[in-house]
Amino acid sequence: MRLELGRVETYIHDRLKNGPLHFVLLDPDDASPRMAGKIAAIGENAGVDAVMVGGSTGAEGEVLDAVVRAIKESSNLPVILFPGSHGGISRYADAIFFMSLLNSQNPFFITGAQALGAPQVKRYGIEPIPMAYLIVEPGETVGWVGEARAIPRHKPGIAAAYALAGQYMGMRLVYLEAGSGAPEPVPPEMIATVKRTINVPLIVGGGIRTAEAAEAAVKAGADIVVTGTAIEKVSNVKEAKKKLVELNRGIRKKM
Ligand code: 1GP
Repeated sequence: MRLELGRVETYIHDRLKNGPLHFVLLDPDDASPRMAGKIAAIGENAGVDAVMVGGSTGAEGEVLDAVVRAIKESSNLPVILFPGSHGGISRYADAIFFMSLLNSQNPFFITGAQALGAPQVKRYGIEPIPMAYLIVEPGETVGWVGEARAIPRHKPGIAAAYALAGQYMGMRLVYLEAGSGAPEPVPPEMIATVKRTINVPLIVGGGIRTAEAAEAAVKAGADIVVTGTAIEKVSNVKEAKKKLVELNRGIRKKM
C-alpha cells in the first residue's frame, strides 16, 4: 500500500519548500467566532499559512463549530483542529492534528482519546495528520490537564528521544510545546537538538510573542511556528494585523 498524503498535509509540505511557516492558533474558549473570522481574514492577507483551532478547556461542541465555520467563511486558509481530547472535533474543519501526548502519564492522552475520536474523524471525512505532541516545561494548562511529565528545559536529549520515537512510530510531525502563555518559549538548544535528530517537520509553540522569539525558534530549526496568545490578546483588528505582520517578519527573516 502506497501512502497518499491528504490535501492539507500536501499543502504543508509544498509550502515548506519555500521556507518556515506560521500557523495561528485560535482557542474557541478565548476568541469569539466574529473575532476568529476577522483574525483569519487578516492573517491570510498578512501571509499566515494555516489556522489551528483548539484548546485544553471549553473548546468543544457548538462553540468550536461556530469558530471553525466563521474562519472558513472569512478566509481560504486551511483549518486544522488541535484537540485537547476527542471532544475537540468539528465536522467543519479541513484536517485534524491526530496527536498523541507521548509524555503524558495518563494513557487517555496517548491513545484513549484517539480511539474515542477516530470513528468521528472518519465519519466526517476530516483529514488526520499524525503528530507526536511533546510537552516541555513549564507546560502551562495543557501540561496540567494532559498529566504530562514535562520535559526539563535543560534536557534536550529527552525531547529528541521522544521525538525520534514518535517518528519511528509513524508520526509525520513533531510538536514541541511549552504551553500556551508560557513565560519563555522552548529553548533554542532543545529545538536544534530535536531538529538534528528527526526528519519529519518540527512544529514549535508556546510563549512566542515577538518577532525576535519567532526568529530564534526558526534559526534553531523550527519548520512551523505557532502563535496564539500574542494575537488573541490584542484589543482590536488593527493591532492584530500589526502583530501578525511582525511575527511573520521574524519567521521569514532568513528567506
Ligand atoms: C499553544 O503552542 C501554542 O498550544 C501557542 O502558544 O498561546 O503562547 O502562543 P501561545
